Amino acid sequence: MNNKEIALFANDIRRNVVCAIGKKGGGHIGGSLSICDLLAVLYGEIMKYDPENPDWEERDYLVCSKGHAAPAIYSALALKGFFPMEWLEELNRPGTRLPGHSDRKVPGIDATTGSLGQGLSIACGIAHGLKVQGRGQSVFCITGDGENDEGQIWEAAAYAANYNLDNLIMFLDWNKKQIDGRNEDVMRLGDLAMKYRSFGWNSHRVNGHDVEEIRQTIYTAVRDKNGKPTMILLDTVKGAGISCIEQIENNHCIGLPEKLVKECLGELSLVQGICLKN
Ligand SMILES: Cc1ncc(C[n+]2csc(CCOP(=O)(O)OP(=O)(O)O)c2C)c(N)n1
Repeated sequence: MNNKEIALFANDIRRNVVCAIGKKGGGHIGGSLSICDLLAVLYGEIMKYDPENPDWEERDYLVCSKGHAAPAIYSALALKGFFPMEWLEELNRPGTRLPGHSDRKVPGIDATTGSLGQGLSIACGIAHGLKVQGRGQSVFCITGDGENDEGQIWEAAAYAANYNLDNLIMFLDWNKKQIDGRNEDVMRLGDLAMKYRSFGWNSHRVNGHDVEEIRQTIYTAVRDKNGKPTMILLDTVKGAGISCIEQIENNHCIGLPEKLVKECLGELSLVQGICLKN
């Protein structure tokens, strides 16, 4: 995909996030929207996968450690044909095929997450296993900035460096907010790129909404392996891509009444694409 196609794909992911969360009446929209550009690059350009065979042995793996951003992952997977788009209408309902947090029973989801801090450890285990087997594919993991408050994250960070997991690329969605406020007010983590470097990782900082910057940084990390895991800090905005959501100060998990859904879709419709019928 070229950059324009990736940007359109990101827009389609956002539209489906809005439609799916809107059908449910509310949900984790802020942290879903902040990773849509990353997901468009990963699923549009970088990752090897087969929607017909989600467990394909040669695939790249993706663990969304901030499991509450599942609406964005599911939207990307539906658009890529892992399951019918209509499944998005049953997001987070009793008996659903799409639970509110990333769930391994969903085609294309590699790990069940939601209890923050655990996904990076799971990604380390997958990456280590692949190395032992001499396999060459990559393991991608998405963590949240609030999630980096968790102690288990730092255990996993030490493990990944110790075992030279250079097939592991972790994204840190630095959207500056967590569940109940700004990082600066809840837990100041300082210079995270420097912290990961001090743990023995490569680290990069990019504009998390610039698809070309994201794409080039991932390509470099995949190509220039040096025995270290890589962390890519994505400078993002919580609610990115839809100004009326960005402007809500606490947009972590909000009600999404029909009026707001229409406003969001109105903004997104300025860009052409395909969407779950609303
Ligand atoms: C172990 C654990 N503690 C608390 C929660 C509740 N929780 C859900 S989302 C969240 C905030 C996460 O913030 P961040 O990682 O920055 O996510 P984002 O802002 O990107 O959505 C919290 C505390 C949880 N899911 N797991």
